[in-house]
Amino acid sequence: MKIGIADTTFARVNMGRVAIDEIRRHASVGIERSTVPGIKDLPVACKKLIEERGCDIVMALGMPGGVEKDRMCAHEASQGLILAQLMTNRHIIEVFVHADEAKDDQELAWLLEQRTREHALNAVKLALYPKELEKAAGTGQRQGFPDVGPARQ
Ligand code: RDL
Ligand code: RDL
Ligand code: RDL
Repeated sequence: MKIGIADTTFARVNMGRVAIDEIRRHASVGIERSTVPGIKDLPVACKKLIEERGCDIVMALGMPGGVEKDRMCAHEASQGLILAQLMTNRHIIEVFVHADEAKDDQELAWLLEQRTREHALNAVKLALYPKELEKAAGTGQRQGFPDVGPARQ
């Protein structure tokens, strides 16, 4: 089992390093990493991690900035990541933290790290323990900010 990590220099936290640290806490797997300038470069980086470097699942880590142009860019990157998943029949866990989700730099840094860690665990579960995700079905999970929980108690 090999997990791929694609991240960007645009992000304001070293998301790739955080993801690798978290994966290592939960699983003994091979890890391949590719760092690119920004989120629009992630789809092909992920596809190459799958097709050329043998990854079974990949995490795409990025930080869309806070202005309208960046939201557009994130949407485009997201479309590319979905296309890459359909082309390769492999999951690419998209970990995006929009810069304007956080109220200040301190919260942004926390959110970038926390969402990355929680999705790293999701990636490990998808790859190795899919029944664990089934147990959490319908429980209102979120990554970073608190879970919202099920609608019916
Ligand atoms: O291929 C080079 C760049 O076009 C690519 O790296 C882009 O993803 C860079 N980029 C933008 O051009 C932009 O307008 C990024 C953002 N916004 C952004 O919000 N987050 C990024 N990249 O990671
Ligand atoms: O690949 C991991 C996640 O990016 C992916 O599971 C997304 O679908 C998660 N997600 C969002 O990132 C988001 O901004 C979801 C929503 N909104 C949403 O409204 N409902 C979801 N997922 O089920
Ligand atoms: O309900 C508050 C948030 O969940 C909502 O604003 C989400 O859209 C925030 N969000 C993203 O914008 C995103 O790109 C989330 C994710 N990705 C994600 O992967 N997991 C989340 N929220 O819980």
